[in-house]
Amino acid sequence: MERTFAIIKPDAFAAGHAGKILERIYAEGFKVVGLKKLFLSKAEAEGFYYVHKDRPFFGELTDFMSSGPCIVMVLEAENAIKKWRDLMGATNPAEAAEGTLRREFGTSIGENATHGSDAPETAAFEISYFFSGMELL
Ligand code: DAT
Ligand code: MG
Repeated sequence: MERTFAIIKPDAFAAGHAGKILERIYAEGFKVVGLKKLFLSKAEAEGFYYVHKDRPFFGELTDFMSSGPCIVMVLEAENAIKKWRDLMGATNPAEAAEGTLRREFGTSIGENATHGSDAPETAAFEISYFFSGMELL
């Protein structure tokens, strides 16, 4: 079993898609071992996306992530990291495959509905950024 870190981003939360996204998560066989609703500050969003600090879209990205409430989650499954990235689809919703969450709920490359860790090391960092061990059940 593997764990990954996921976010229902502020665009999808504000549009009322959190319930549908959670339904897909359960339907695909993930166990939700951690879940909470947060409203990130700009500084918290910058810390989370620190690896992207030199990218031209860093300001836009961290403004967006601190623009409203989101849902942060830890998902568990076999090959959870790849399984969740596959369910999300490509970063740009216009390029995401039919049936993926970003295709269905994303509106632009910046506002793309969901986040998912891309490797075991990033999953470990991202899970510990938002959750203590006691919160993972
Ligand atoms: P992913 O979220 O698929 O792992 P990433 O790690 O390359 O993609 O980028 C993190 C987020 O930054 C992404 O979900 C949306 C935003 N982003 C990426 N490329 C962008 C771009 N060219 N313009 C605006 N936002 C971008
Ligand atoms: Mg990424």
